[in-house]
Amino acid sequence: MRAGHPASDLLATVDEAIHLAIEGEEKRQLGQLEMIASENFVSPSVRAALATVLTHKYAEGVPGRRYYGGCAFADEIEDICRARATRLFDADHANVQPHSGSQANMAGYFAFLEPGDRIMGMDLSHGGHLTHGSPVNFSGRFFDVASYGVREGDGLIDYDELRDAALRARPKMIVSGASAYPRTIDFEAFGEIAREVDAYHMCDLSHIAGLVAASHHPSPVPHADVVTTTTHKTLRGPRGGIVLCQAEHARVIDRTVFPFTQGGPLMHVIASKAVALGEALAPGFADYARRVVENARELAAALRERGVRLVSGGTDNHLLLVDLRDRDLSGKDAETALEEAGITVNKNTVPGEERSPFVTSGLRIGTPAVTTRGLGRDEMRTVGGWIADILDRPHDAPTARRVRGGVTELCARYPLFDPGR
Ligand code: DSN
Repeated sequence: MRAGHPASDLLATVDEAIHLAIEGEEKRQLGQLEMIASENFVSPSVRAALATVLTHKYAEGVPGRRYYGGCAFADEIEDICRARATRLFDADHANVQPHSGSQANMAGYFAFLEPGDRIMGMDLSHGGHLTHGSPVNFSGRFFDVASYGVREGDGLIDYDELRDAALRARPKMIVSGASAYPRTIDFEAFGEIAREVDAYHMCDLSHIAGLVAASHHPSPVPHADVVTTTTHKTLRGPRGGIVLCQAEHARVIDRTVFPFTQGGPLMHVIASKAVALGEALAPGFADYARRVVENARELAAALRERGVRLVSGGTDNHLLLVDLRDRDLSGKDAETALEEAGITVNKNTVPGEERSPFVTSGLRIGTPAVTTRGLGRDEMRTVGGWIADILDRPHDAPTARRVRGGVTELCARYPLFDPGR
């Protein structure tokens, strides 16, 4: 089935250059296996909401308290979106306006902190995110950063070490959540440590939001002052962010999103978020999230059997982190070799990384998008074998051609987007 949209067909007649580039991207998505852990495919309904008249509307403020007239329908949409977000995550309050995960995190920080305050987030090379205190990001520029990492031996967060580090550093906020951590996160432990050192606890749930929504990972909501998330990863919505918080913080969060960090909300994106949240509340979503995790486990088993080293030895969630340090192969070269064979992943730093973030010694591989496409455990076995073949012979053209052929055949069997899956 073609993933096209009437809007892109219209572009064919008025803007050929952009139309052709979109069509190229569409073909790329259809013909390869999308295994970047932070990407996913949205439903036709979620996409439909994006290409609507809502993009015309300014609606600064929040429902019922706007700075512009004509906001009755904007209010209706944003109220529905907020109600679905709070119901899905069992939170008191949701702000659904952040344009991205980074802006959701910025709002989370500045609701509680002043520039110069100390934050404690996971180090980028250990699996954290840029916005968790990296020196090249606003979080590392505005705040004093004391990072934590994972244990060298097994790649897991050591909660005793985390507690000791927090007692030493006395941060004003501890950030839980990660971009490349394949194991269950003990949000309750984070909450207890934060309370003990009198710090706020902000959880960045972005990667695993869909798993938490479907109860396939424990929720941080009872243990955090503020929970931020993107909407486009395992949650399978449009690109964007959400902030969830307890009732007592609702006003400060809303004020920090607007007017502090953002101007007008993107109402078409908020409508699309509402549709995606509605889908996540529907019964089929729990099954999707279960299959994401099941597929990741199967893929991990297939890779392990072929001698591929995984940080922490496996996965509890939607992603695996391949450690290539036992091979004469960088993450960058492995990413390129896999892309040539039709499998898209991203190079990733591994704990104890010695190469630059542009080269790296690891690969991050995720199952959210291929699971949306309908691939299951049997296909994960096959794909795991192909990935191992490429990692064993990254510069062998016949191997790349054989895998490319298999990928093309598999993609034809699982077209995008079949809403029945
Ligand atoms: N860039 C995202 C990821 O790939 O994890 C996080 O923002």
